[in-house]
Amino acid sequence: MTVQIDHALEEIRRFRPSPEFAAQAVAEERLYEEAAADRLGFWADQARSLLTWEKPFTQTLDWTNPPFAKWFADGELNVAVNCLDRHVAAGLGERVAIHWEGEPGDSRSITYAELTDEVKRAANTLEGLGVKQGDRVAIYLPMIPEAVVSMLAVARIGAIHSVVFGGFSADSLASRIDDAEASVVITADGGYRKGRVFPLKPVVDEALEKAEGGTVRNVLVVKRGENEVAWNADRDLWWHESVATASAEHDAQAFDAENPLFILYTSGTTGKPKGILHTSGGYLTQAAFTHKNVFDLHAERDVYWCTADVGWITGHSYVVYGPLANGATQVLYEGTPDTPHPGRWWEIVEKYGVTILYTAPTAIRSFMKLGRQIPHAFNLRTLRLLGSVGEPINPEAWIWYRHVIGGGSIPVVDTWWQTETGAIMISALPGVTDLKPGSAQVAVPGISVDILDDDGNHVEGEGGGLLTITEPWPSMLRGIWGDPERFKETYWEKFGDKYFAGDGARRDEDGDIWLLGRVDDVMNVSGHRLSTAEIESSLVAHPWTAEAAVVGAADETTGQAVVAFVILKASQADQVTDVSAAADELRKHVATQIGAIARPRQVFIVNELPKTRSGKIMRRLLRDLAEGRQVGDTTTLADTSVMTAITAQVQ
Ligand code: 6R9
Repeated sequence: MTVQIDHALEEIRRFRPSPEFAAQAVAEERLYEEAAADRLGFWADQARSLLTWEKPFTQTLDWTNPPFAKWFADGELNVAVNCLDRHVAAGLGERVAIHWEGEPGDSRSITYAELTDEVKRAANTLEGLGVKQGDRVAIYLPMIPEAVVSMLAVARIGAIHSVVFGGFSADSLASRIDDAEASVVITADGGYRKGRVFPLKPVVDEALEKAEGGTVRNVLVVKRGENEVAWNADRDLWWHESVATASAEHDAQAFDAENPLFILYTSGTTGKPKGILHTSGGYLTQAAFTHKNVFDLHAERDVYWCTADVGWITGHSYVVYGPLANGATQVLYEGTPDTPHPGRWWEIVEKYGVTILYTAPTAIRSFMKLGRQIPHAFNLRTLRLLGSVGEPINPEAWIWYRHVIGGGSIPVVDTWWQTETGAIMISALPGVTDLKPGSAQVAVPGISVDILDDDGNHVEGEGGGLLTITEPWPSMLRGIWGDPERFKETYWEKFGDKYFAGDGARRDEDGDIWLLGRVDDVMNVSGHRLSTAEIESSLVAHPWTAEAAVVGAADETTGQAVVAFVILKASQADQVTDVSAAADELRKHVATQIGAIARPRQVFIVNELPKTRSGKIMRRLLRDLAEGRQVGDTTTLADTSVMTAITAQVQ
């Protein structure tokens, strides 16, 4: 109930931009007017002014074959040149691109000139390994500069990267390698996390044993953790022996604007992750436009820090492509926020004089729990803009972020978008919009959204409905890798030519949008998307499990937490004498199969699951239970006594 009270109170709060901020703001009101007057002309202007085209485009959008869009299709550019070479050519070679901070405290500052050389070397190495335009390269790295270098090197030669988050298991990596038919994997021996080295190369070795496609010819390995690794001399190469010695001369070829740039896997409603496909010109245009306008980037003086891992879309668009296309100076941090001490992030803000910070509500909430004395031991006065992404930010956290981290008067922008949208879609523009805590507010210029009911009718007011995007946008996904049918079915079948986002939303009387969470079986744990179906199928793959149901239960810190209800096989039930040990074993099993982020907070061993007469599991009732509420309406259950029995077992 506190949430509703918060809403009622906070909705009245508005924060006008300060006159000083507004006077220097990058974004201007006129952007909305220009985009409203001529949406395609607006995006064409952005593409021309923010990017450098080898061959100018003449056509902005081709939407003759929806939902397959083409943006700037007859134009040609090189994405890496746009992120690197052109800045060096403009005399910015000595500007720091990346202040990298390793978890143990080692650090490196890399200029645009140095980053350009390193990317050219890596591009030469990849070409030497036979990687060509359109080939897929899997990247499984910690947050080290080589992760950025690898992505840009792949982009430079027109190949396609598939970054797999370093926390994913060998199984997850194997299925992603197979799905994309990757020919090269770039990894490290290990990386630092929570004060320890976590091995990566051994996970790749295991994944390649499990991968059925046998498509991987080479594994390129960065030395970082100094941990022991097995070596296959026919397949494996050290980065410091190959990339470091490769030539730093590399002529970049221009590719079509629609040349694929990357695949990024994300959870959907079914068990199998979807390979979301993004292409070059439109993606880079919107990433650069939003990075500049939503974060008020003054590249010549700002120090920007986005805390996301490059394994997620936020790391792609707002660590790699947006900031580098805009010539920004940024911080890249390898480790966890609390290693070796809970003030680590704030120490980094002080050390580099960070001015713009972009992070997730889950991080903000965990800092709130620790108390303001931790950030306040550091000088945070350089901060002048804060951003949030990944899940709704509750007004309380918004206010804390603004006051305790931001000193009380700087803008906080809550940015709504998805892996599929490629770049920010809904957000305030700092210096222009009056800010309203808890609401993501308005579509960015050039983006058209609507809230519809189940039948596709426009919904006004408090009741809310389904968030849709009504016009194609430059950074939209171009498909699901290898599965055009699933692409159509998932996003376009419900509303025809309008994009179905999978989020609930409502618009308040000022026209501001409030996000209400997913309407499908996708959970959001610490800003990471997880599918109930994927975790259920992992649980069922365990020899003890007969049946499993997974729900996302509200969690104070992580937003939602995974809670599983499992029925053991009768044949196994006798062997399992210790229920809590069995639950632990199943939690561990999920972490091994999918990755630690998917590890259930709780596993309840039960005898039955609540089902409708048609056999559908009623997750709503399990969620009531997991959240400690009175269990709701059970009348549609096939057997109404089931919930009483489960409740007794859980308590
Ligand atoms: C960028 C990213 C997308 C899902 C999305 C929504 C949730 C993201 C949000 C937000 C409310 C915000 N989400 N940002 N909900 N307010 N500002 O997170 O991409 O990992 O694909 O997740 O995250 O539910 O549908 P992705």
